Amino acid sequence: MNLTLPMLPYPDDALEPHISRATLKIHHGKHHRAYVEKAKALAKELRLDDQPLEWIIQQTAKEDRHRALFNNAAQAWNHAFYWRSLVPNGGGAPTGEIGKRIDSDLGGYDTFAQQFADAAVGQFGSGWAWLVLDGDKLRVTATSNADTPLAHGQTPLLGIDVWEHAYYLDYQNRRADYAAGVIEHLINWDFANRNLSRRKASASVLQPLVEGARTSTGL
Ligand code: MN3
Repeated sequence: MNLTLPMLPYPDDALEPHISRATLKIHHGKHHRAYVEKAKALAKELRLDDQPLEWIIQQTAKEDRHRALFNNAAQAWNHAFYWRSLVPNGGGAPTGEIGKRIDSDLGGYDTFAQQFADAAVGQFGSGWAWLVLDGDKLRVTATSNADTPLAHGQTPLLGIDVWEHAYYLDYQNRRADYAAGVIEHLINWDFANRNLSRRKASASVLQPLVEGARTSTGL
């Protein structure tokens, strides 16, 4: 059972000035919390609340009658993943295996950074920009609303929330400035590397993520 709100993996002012304390408090404490609570209530009605969140998402992804559960469960998962995709003093050129894969699969860091920014800015309306492993290749993608790479057989490596609630207090309508701030200063390359190596071991991306979040006491 992992339908609980994970703690932020850093203090709520740690991402300033790129994401303010006010945004992080509302985004995590109100928006993310609401998704978790709604997902939990809906899963309970179906007696699925002891199932792993990842399993619930995959089971409900193509079922219109469980659309509300899918939306809230996927948003609960996407947000837990988003907090881990960010880190204070992150961003810039990648290190480790992910750096090599970005060179070989995406044509280098500059091309990746442009693609990631374009995916974030080009997603019409609410959604997410992702770096995923699709088959054995890295890809930059975007999803709409609650949709998640987990529902498409892809392994998420990094995710950026581009719903207005993620940036409106800090940037108003300037989504491009928010995306640039995240990409240049906050990307957690260690997290991307961990997701890549977990994938190689065929282990769940989610389980270590949630355990890590539960035991985290800050930085
Ligand atoms: Mn959000």
